[in-house]
Amino acid sequence: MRYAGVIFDLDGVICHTDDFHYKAWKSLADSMNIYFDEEINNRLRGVSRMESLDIILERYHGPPLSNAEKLRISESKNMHYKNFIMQMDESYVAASVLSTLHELRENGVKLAIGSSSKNARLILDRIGLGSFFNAVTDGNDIEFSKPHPQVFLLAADKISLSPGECLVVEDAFAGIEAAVAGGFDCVAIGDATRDVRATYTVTDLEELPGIILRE
Ligand code: B16
Ligand code: MG
Repeated sequence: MRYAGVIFDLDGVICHTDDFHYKAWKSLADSMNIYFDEEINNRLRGVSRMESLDIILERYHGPPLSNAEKLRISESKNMHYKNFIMQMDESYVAASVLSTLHELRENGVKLAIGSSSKNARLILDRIGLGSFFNAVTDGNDIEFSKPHPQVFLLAADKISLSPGECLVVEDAFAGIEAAVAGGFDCVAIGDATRDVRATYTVTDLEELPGIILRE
């Protein structure tokens, strides 16, 4: 087996909540007369909530905002976002993702989540994977968000493996950067496939067993 463990990013890899993030940020930006589009939204992939707000506020031209106001704004966005999450169920996980996860687990590969989201556990519960993974690390467990490697290092530690024994799967440039900084090989999917730092690129998670289970 080439890798004893896999650390999956959540949003954009296991399931897709990026459109929910977009809708919630867009409605907030519109209410503050801030220009926001899908291209700016792409820059928010893998980035923490407060850092996402800072990116959106690059185009804000109103009176200065205190940290308390920024916190209130981010909490209001999160409430809107969570309303979308509450609509999620098991149908939000693609059949090929689910079969890949089971195939890896049946072959003895340890599986973890390494997400920047503070809502990761709620999302996992909604999609029926709340107790599937050997470990979950998310935005609540870390001081430094991706591109810092902390979330992946913590996940590897929780499954008692070294970075060299694990493979990270990511859809964000910030996530690929974090994996490389932590000494992990990484698989890029989606937007991140344009990142030349990725060790492998795939179009579907069902390609993972071919990478992981080979000698
Ligand atoms: P929250 P991931 C990330 O999840 C999202 O890609 C990113 O867009 C979001 O800002 C971040 O979580 C924080 O999310 O507001 O729920 O704490 O891709 O790292 O699983
Ligand atoms: Mg992601």
